[in-house]
Amino acid sequence: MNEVLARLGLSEVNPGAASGGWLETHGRVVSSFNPTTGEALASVQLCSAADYRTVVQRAQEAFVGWRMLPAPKRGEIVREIGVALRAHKADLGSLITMEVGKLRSEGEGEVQEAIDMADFAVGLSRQLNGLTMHSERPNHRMYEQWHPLGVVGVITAFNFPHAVWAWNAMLGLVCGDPVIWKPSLKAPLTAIATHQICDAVLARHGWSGVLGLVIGDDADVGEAMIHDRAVPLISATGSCRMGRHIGQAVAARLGRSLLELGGNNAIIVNKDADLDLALRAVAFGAMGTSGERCTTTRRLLLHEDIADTFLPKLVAAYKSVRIGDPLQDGVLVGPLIDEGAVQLFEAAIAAAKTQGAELLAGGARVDGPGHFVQPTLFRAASNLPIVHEETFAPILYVSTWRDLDEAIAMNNAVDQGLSSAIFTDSFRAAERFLSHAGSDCGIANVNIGTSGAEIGGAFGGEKDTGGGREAGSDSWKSYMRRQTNTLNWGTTLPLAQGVKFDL
Ligand code: UN1
Repeated sequence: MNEVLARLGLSEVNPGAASGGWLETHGRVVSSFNPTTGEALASVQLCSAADYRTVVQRAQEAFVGWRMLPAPKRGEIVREIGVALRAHKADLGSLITMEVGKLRSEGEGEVQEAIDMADFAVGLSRQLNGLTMHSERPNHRMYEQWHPLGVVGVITAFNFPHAVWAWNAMLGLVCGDPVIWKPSLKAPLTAIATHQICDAVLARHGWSGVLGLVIGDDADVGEAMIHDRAVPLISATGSCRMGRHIGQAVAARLGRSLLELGGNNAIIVNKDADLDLALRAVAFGAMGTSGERCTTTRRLLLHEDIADTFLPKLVAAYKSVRIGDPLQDGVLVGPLIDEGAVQLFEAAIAAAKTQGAELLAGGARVDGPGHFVQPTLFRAASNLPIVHEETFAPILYVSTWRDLDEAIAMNNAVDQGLSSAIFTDSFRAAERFLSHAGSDCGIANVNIGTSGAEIGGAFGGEKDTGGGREAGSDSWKSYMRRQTNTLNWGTTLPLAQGVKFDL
């Protein structure tokens, strides 16, 4: 057994469900593989639908007490969770790198993102504030308050196997909600280690069942969760196809869903841009994390006057970038998650060629162990069908434009609406991009790439990205229910809108 896994308390076969301690599970046994080597790291005995019901029941029981603990006291526990994550940052970061193949700095960066969320949530625990309103009636007072919502179901994808849970869990916890996590079957070990570290803090304070973990198949555990009226909010990250299914299932029971789905993010580079800055941002956005972020830059929209100077530099960067073991210093591109991802990469390359795109760099898988591909650059008309598809791989399509309105229209022409960026030194161009008639995405940046957002802002996007907002700003409101209260301290009963009902 690998020593990082051992230090994090993982065994050869781990239970796939927890709620105030590990549960005996009854599903099949699956292995988690290191995409760099193809080797199995450890296994998990999955949770069955019946095991899921045990976890949900315990979470509902925990809710009764947790919601009554004052929010700043819940924040105090979340502060300790942040401390525990700090203590395990290096090991958890390495595990993330081993399980999903992102660079070591990115694995640790994910843990940092969770720590940042904990700190943010601690502050919020004293700021779950409602508004007061002036009543139109004499001797009346109106205000709103935010109450805990109930059990929150969190479904996460393999590519951010730790941080995205933390976006939801840290907020859910301070808001007074138990949180049940259904992680990706491609990254269950990170979930087990994370759960173990965080739940130990709750246990120390005598809390059991506030955090739950259900590692199981979509067909039974996932379906049970999304249809479950005991779970008023489902927060899900994944493909647009998955989100459409979840959104419909949750809507059918009039539950709430918070969806963070696909992106097809573009960087616009204006002719007045700082091209060195733009080059670095495009390289990180498109090749970083092997193109496996929902915020990955998938389209580059270049002003036609700069294409001839910019593209050769970009091609050189694509050809020189080091592909390999993400634990090694100097490597910038690690593997894709699995063989299925490599096949989707190859299918997209074939489709791009058939549709008339011109290959400028990369285009092939890398032979040998692990699931490596070459970062790939195409010059392509912006309206090719393949350019409108999100392939979870490092493929960038470059198109050119003449007029900024045309570039903004290209940016907005895809179904997804997550992230976007413009590189320009023109104040007017930047403001046009950020205006009501500019980018239609949930994230719009100037002289910063599309990926790598901080937690302080609300994260999410429009259109097929699903409309949800997680992490910072006032995203916490999704995890609470709002109640409007009107109080009459007078001796008469005036009705609103001048209505008379005199007995
Ligand atoms: C994701 O890919 O699902 O902005 C989330 C970013 C990260 C989060 C990505 N902070 O790229």
